[in-house]
Amino acid sequence: MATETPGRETQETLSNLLTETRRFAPPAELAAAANVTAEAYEEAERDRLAFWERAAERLTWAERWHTTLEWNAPFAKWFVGGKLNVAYNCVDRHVEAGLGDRVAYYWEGEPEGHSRTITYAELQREVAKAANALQELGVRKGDRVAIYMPMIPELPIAMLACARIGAIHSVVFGGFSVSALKNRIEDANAKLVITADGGYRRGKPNPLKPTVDEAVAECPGVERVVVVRRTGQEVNWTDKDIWWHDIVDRQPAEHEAVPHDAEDPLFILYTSGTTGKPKGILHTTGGYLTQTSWTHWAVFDLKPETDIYWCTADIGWVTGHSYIVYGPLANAATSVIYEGTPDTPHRGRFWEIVQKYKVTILYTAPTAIRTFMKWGADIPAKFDLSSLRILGSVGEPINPEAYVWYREHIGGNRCPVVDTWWQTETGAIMITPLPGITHAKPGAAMRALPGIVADVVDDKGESVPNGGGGYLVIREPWPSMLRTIWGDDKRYVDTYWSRFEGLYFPGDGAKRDEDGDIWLLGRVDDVMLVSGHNISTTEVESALVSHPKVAEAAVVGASDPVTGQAIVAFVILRGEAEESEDIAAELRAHVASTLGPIAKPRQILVVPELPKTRSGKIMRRLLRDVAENRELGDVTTLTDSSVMKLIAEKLPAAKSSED
Ligand code: 6R9
Repeated sequence: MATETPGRETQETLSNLLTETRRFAPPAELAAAANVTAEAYEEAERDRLAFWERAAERLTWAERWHTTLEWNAPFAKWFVGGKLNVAYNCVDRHVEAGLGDRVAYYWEGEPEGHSRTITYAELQREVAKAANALQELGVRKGDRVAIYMPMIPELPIAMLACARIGAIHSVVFGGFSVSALKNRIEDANAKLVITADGGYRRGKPNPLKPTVDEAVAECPGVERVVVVRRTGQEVNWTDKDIWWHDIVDRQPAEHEAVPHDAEDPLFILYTSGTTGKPKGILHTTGGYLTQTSWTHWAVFDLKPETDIYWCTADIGWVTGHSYIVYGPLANAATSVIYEGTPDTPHRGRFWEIVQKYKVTILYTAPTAIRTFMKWGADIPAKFDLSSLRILGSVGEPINPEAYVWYREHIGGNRCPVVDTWWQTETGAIMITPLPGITHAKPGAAMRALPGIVADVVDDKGESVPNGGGGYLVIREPWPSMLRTIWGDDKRYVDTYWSRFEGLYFPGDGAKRDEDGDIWLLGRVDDVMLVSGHNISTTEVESALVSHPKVAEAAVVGASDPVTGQAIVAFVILRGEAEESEDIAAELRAHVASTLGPIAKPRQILVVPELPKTRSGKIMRRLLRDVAENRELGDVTTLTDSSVMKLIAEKLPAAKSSED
């Protein structure tokens, strides 16, 4: 029953409804040997720039910078005057330090028996050959190279080869369409494309070359297309095409890595944004590598001699750039790369990989964790996961219940979970627990890293007190921040620096709890306005997921004559739960008792799937269309467009009882 009148004025910017009392202290042994101690926060507070200078000193510079930060707001330059080579830092220096035989990547293809082990010495030779090949093909410093590849070793090799010669890579996720690829090639004016015949996904070869053929046919600026043979499937051949093995294999295995300026561009990565043209997020060299490598070492407490690290993201997303390629390699880590999907050939595939390689650090996304919850805990229970010592989460707010499930069924209640908040734009992790320090709360990103100044503010840009909700902002520049949007400084300023004067606005809602710890509450575009209260999608979703029958939930605000907007929830049940007659009433009551009556959904629909972007984030916009009986908006970034049909079919059966 609605207790408030619509449009009621409230003081709060965003409601804070959820209380969580569970705490997990760091394991004593881990804390005692942790790479980072609580002093790091104090050090950085005393002198933020000196803190980042020390982080930069973990890299090898050909020339030291003269100015740590030049801040011409909102345009930053870090480590000005410094020179370094990213590929040298990620590969060669480790070989020179005697680590040539250390494994850089254990690569696991999707089909049975497709695996490869690549040491740092091998990686050095492969990157050198690829860099020589790019130069033979006429690629020069500053040129843009589009990369459209499956998750195979040639992908990081191609990225590192670009970085080595100072070419700017633009990796386009290998599931994107012809038009997405074409727009990205055109926007960056790429002269070379690197691709493969295909990759393996869901048990079969998935072609990539035909997409490139169509896109390149409309991009006259592309001079050559280099094609890796992965699946052996048939491909059309044009006179721009050249096989990777034909051009790369015959190159010398040495290549001189010339130093580049700290502010030379390293890569462009497109992020879709809510409307219109994708934004080409530009990252540069010195600051990006400083923060990705420091955070990878600190947040995962990396012990490169003994850890086996696995980040399950696709390299086509920023998580893959920063935490499969640049961060781990700069730290001389040993990583796993997996080509395929978690359910091929069976739903235990991830756990089989953890067992096979004795993975110690696992970094994955809430969407995957909730899928594993849905499949049931008996699946991971069949594998030996005792090698794991740290678990990470990224991409969306992790619901407390998913966090606790992850901790228990994957981490055996022994591994700290780090919930890492960051974005394509931030380049590296910004807000997160540290595994040897933080007494973590399930669902909270907790605290800005040392050297990062984050805040939660109200509509006017003023800090909210503890217990308050509002907008997440970053107050000071950080080394791995985006430098601009490729070719569009104005859009950079408008998008990120105009909402609050002098503050970076990432577009996320957040709250600060009674202890001052930060919780992310979802994108502000998704916030629901119910009877004058701004209610976060995350809190209602987390309340639903805390019910033992629910694996996953998405909520949206649909227009309502009484309350302005009303909450409509879409839920996926856990593997063992049966859909019963009164499940909707049961879940509505559960939300009301967890968060209060204001957050009680008007309607609950049990659905088999939720619409997700290709990086696994829930697309609430489409659910809003369904909930308001509108024609569906743009579905082109959806992983599986049949999902919306399944959901729409459920709609007439929906109960909207008012109890
Ligand atoms: C790394 C990545 C960025 C957006 C971000 C936020 C959401 C990411 C999160 C999280 C809550 C976390 N997000 N990590 N929300 N808690 N730990 O995902 O980059 O693809 O650019 O997305 O993802 O909404 O603004 P990107």
